[in-house]
Amino acid sequence: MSNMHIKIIGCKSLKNIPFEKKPIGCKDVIWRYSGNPIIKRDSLKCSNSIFNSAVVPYGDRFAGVFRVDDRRRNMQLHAGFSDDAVNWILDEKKIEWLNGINTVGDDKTSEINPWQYGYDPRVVFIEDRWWVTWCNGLDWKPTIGVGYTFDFKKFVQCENAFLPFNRNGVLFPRKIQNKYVMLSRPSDSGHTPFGDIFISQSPDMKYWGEHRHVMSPKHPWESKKIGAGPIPIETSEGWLCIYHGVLESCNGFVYSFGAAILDIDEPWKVKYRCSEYLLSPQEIYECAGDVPNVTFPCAALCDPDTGRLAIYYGCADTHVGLAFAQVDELVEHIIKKNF
Ligand code: BMA
Repeated sequence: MSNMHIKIIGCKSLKNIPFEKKPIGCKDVIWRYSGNPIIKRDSLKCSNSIFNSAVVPYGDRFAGVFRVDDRRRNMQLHAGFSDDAVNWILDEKKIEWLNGINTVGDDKTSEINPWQYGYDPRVVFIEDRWWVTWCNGLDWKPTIGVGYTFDFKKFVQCENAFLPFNRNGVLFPRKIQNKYVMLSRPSDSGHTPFGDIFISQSPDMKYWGEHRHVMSPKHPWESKKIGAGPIPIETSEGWLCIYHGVLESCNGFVYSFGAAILDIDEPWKVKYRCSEYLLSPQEIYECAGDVPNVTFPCAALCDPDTGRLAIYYGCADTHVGLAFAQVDELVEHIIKKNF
């Protein structure tokens, strides 16, 4: 157990966060839910697979945006609700985005590229609404789509944040120095054999600039590429960022989780970064599926009172898994293993 006193800032109490104690004898700082995977590939009539997905607290319940690849293998986003954040009811129908209301405080409509595909969503509450970012097809090339919802029923799409090619757009949960801030990972048209995390800033969620480099691959487990994962969590030590890192083996890519702590006011500055992976594909549902050896975190729930963390991750591009950690233990571990 941890000796550090890490304060979690800006998260509301979440008494009903799903959680299991660390199994006796477990040496890891992140451990899996015993009932994994929580969402199976065929949970919907239309689904080939349901994986890299985002969940948030919503009133007394939970809501989310889920990556559903359908049986034509179109990549779609579906909304869903849950009472306990473990058992989910997903909408059979994909999200139909209302196109064209632009941005915060600006209700003018504009033409946005018609919907082509969407995948790997992230969701965060900022100020008055739930913002959704995802990997969005622009002329069939991936970039970062941006939209919002107030109720997870009606969704409005805004302008794309960037030009292709880009993936893993992850917003911070509040403005920093009066700007919205987003992490992203410039990429290519295919299965990108490189990738660094960058940060961009915006006064209005529409125009993005003041780009800064955050971090590049460093250690063997992440040597091919890295990309931001869940929404960063504000702590007294800095922004806790869980990310994915990819190793290229003789049998293809291996996706693991890592974590870093970024400076609160200048989050392009890395304070600490864990040299070891925190969870890597080892269970059968992570090693076997449409894309073997993938653990891909996209969301985390956090209870500031207990420091409990519930991390949602895609398993082998097939199912959704759940894993747990204690924020103080995780932060302490990142600091200890920093180099
Ligand atoms: C990445 C994205 C993810 C996927 C991963 C492994 O490039 O497409 O959606 O989980 O590859 O296939």
